[in-house]
Amino acid sequence: MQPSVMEALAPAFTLHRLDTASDPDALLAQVGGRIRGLAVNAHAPVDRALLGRLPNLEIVSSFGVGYDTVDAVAAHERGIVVTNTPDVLSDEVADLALGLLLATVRQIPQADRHLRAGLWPAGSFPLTATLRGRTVGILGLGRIGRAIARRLEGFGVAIAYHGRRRQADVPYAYHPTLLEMARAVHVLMIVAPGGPETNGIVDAGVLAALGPDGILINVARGSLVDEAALVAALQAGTIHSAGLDVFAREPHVPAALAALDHTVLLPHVGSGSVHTRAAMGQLVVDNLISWFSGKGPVTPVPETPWSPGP
Ligand code: 8YV
Repeated sequence: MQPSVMEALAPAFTLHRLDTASDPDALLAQVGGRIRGLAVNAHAPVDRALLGRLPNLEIVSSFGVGYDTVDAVAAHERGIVVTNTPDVLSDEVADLALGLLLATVRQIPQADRHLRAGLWPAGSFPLTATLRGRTVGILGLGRIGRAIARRLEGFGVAIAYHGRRRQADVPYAYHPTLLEMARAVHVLMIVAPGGPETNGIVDAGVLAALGPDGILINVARGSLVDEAALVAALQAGTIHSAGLDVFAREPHVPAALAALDHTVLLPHVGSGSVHTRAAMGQLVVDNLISWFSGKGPVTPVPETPWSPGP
């Protein structure tokens, strides 16, 4: 958890640091029964086993919009509220998504490497692919997906989306299945949540449907993509290239993926500006303070049992 969160929590609560404990098991055995709130990073698993060791837990305040590492269903069964940090990061992640898309299509990092390696005098950088004339398909038209779509409008590309349902208030083409959308678009932009429902849905079939000019961009969770199938598709030229901010087993990135020069790989930095991480941290704190002052959570996830009452 970032220092600003720790500093804001310290005056309001008695803190027990599971993240820095030399023996987390012993700490849980010692203080587990007294823990009423959890502040967690989106990457730290809050599963049934951990919840079981915290019998008096009331709230899990998770840092990040994605909370696939928190077992919200198990929490719900226990009447535990789960909160996340939506909205405050949507524009930041959307900015990064567009940057990653442009970097991948126009090979911006590769051109930078070409210049730094002193190769320019010996020859121009090879011509690249283009965004012109492409249709971008967004997998998951939620808050971040919509922020990406708004930006894409300014780039003059056609926009399509796939999600659980058609959304009446957007002008973009809806595809009821992911496979159908993959066939119809040239860029697949993944912004859907991770978790069991979306695990591995971008598989070999979807990548084949995207086609040899296809570009995959993922700013959501690595779990949505069959990473082995992606490596195979990139190696075989079944798709053109990929820009990835997230991976199946972070911080591990398959060597085969890193060996491909036409990929652009980022170390999960979508929300990673000082400004936005501070806003996310503040929301983690606000949820805990609000809950323990009896005012309810600020940003509960849909699965939580919380209802503000009449
Ligand atoms: C992480 C994220 O929170 O919000 C999310 O879902 O993936 C990120 O913003 C960030 O990497 C800190 O763990």
